[in-house]
Amino acid sequence: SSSGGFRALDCEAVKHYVAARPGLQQRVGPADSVESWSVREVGDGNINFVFIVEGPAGSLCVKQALPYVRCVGESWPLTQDRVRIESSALVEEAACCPDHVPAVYLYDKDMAIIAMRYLAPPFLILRRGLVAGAVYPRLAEHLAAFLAGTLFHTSLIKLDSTTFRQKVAQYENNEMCRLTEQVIFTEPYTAAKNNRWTSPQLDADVAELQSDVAARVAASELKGLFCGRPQALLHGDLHTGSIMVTDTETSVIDPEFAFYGPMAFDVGKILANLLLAYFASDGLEGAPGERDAQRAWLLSCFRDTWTGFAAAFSRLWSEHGSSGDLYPAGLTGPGAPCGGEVLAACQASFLAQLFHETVQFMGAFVIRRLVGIAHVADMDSISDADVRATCERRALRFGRRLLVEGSRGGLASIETLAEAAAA
Ligand code: ADP
Ligand code: SR1
Ligand code: MG
Ligand code: MG
Ligand code: MG
Repeated sequence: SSSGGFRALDCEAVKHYVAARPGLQQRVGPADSVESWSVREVGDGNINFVFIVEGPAGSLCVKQALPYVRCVGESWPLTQDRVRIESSALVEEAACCPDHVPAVYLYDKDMAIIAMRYLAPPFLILRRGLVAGAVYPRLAEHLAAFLAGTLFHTSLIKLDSTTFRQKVAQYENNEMCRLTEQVIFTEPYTAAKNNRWTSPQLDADVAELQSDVAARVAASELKGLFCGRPQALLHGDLHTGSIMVTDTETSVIDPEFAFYGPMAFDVGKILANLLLAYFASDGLEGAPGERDAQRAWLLSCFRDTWTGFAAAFSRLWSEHGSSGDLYPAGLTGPGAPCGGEVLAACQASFLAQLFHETVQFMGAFVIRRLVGIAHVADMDSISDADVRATCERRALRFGRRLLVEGSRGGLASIETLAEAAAA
């Protein structure tokens, strides 16, 4: 389908698209080398098409959004405005965290294309590395820096309220948010046609979830937070398939769901995906105990991501928070009466609330990947359905507990949470 100059590209057409734009062409190779370039489509996500272009001078990644959801087809139309959101968010995130975001070379509105840095091997999608059994010693430190940097610098703690409201409007991402509301906060708790699960093994578990009053109350409250609390510019889809890693580097891609929402959504999503990897690892090992070291690392990464995030966020707040309108210097600054004490109390209260919401969001993200439309390769790679169902049931029960209890009960700290996951 085509409209307003848009056309869907294939590999051959991508080559000519790049060759016709000098700023892109020069990155790949001289004009007379075009016939020797290689292009391949590597998209393994649910939504878009991704092409890698390589030539004698270098390489490029070209991402194109068709006006529908790739994994469903034309029956699920989806706005191509998501490319504007993604390119703006990549630039904004790079300003906060240049080490953890690929450089954008071009945004083409008509063609719904972003050209960006190709994260060449050894860069690998984190989820794939985890399924293969790998560990990434610096991942928690990098995730903490990305989360703290992007969430703090785009929040009202840092910004004045005029700038903040302008950004909230700039990142209005209605259709993408509505997709999230539907597939994460509604469908898993109903008899929606899109849902799937390992059946018949989990039929009773899913029936129990879908008749669970407390789960539905909590999911609805989270949807309310998602829709009603513009707190910071979120990545909006921060799972392990949106992160590329090497042993020493971490780069976050794919912020097409970016919008102003509750910080706990991003923090909870990445932590939930680390938990899913943890619960899947039992089913992915060749012999019992083979992945003990990976499981221990996944739990420490889970803990250190939260702890590192909380520390980095507080540090940024103490250093740069007085410029923002939420906790202005007159209330919390060194010159204000008891300013230091007020600042410390505000930070403690803020992080306690954020932790509670993070735990609940985490529960919803675990559940949606087991019961909803979009599953994770971590679980799907477990070929024996009985083994898979055993891992998924454990994750589902833990997810339900997180969703409903939040940081109440025995889940008051990240340490007790990690212990409860392992129990
Ligand atoms: P979707 O929005 O469909 O999920 P993604 O942006 O996640 O698309 O990209 C899909 C896949 O394409 C990724 O899993 C990754 O393998 C590859 N990819 C995307 N961007 C890059 C990049 N900049 N460098 C290398 N590979 C990339
Ligand atoms: C149709 S649901 C597809 C899912 O994939 C994306 O990456 C988001 O997580 C979305 O919910
Ligand atoms: Mg993706
Ligand atoms: Mg995407
Ligand atoms: Mg998720």
